[in-house]
Amino acid sequence: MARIITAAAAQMGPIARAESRTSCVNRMIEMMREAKSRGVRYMVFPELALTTFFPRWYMEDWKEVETFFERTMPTKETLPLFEKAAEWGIGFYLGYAELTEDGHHYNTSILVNDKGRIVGKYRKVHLPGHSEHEPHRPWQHLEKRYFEPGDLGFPVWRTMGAIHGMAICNDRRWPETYRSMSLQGAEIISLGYNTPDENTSAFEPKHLRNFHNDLVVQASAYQNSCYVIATAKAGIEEGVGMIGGSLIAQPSGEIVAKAQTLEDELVVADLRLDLVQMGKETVFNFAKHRRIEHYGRITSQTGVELPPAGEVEGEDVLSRK
Ligand code: CDT
Repeated sequence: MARIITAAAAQMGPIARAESRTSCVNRMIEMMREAKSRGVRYMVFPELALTTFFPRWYMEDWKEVETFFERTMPTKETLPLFEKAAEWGIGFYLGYAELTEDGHHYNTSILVNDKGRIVGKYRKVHLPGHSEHEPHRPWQHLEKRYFEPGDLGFPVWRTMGAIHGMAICNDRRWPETYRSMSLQGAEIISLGYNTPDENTSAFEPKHLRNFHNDLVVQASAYQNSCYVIATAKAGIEEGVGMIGGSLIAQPSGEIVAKAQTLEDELVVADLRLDLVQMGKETVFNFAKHRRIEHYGRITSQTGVELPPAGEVEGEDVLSRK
């Protein structure tokens, strides 16, 4: 029998600095209510979905920074979301800033099943941006200041009728993210993101922000034969444009559902897990086609190591011209 899961990206419009957790959770519950009426069984909220995207500000006082973090989950304010999930039988992905009991700070997501129970946790591995104040920028991207790189790797979970994996925002640009999970059979990879509509570290035409978002999500769905549900924070948040463009890509690499607004919006698709299996058994049958004896560099080397000068193929020919 075909396995079909109706799922949704639950895009959120801007969250103001002054907006409370309770208000954010109420917005999420409204989307969950719509999800229920549309037969959705699993939905994905954005990265840092309980607050504004605070790494845009330089803060020296860690007491202030920690007002954006959660010390436990569910919290008093988020509990109603877990209760509705259980009542309506809808699982979800939620991104938030996590402060552990022993004082570590992570950019985290959790996977909550359709009974309202946390079944998985992921901590963002690829932290973008910088760690020191860079006053020449119109806004900051201080994830490397406020978070430590995740320490949980890229696990997957068998739950709600599928094998699920999670990633967070910048992780989606790195092929290693998806491959680590597809090597464990991931069928649905969920990710939330907060992407400003401008690159403040170098000149980049604005249209590339959405183009690269679609590009990496679609290519990764195809190359790993899985569904990718990518959910944005969208619109003008505290003066900064966030790209939105939430999408669901299927194993062919095609987009099957896409946000039309820069507001709270539910983007729904039927995930056909038979398509996942088809790719995993043919073109992307890893056991049959991968050649790991040639991939050692991927885990033994971080940055680029150039070949010795003068040995680049074609260099002699070019320099003689
Ligand atoms: N939140 C997050 O990871 N945002 C990054 C912005 C990159 S520009 C510093 C992203 O990959 O979209």
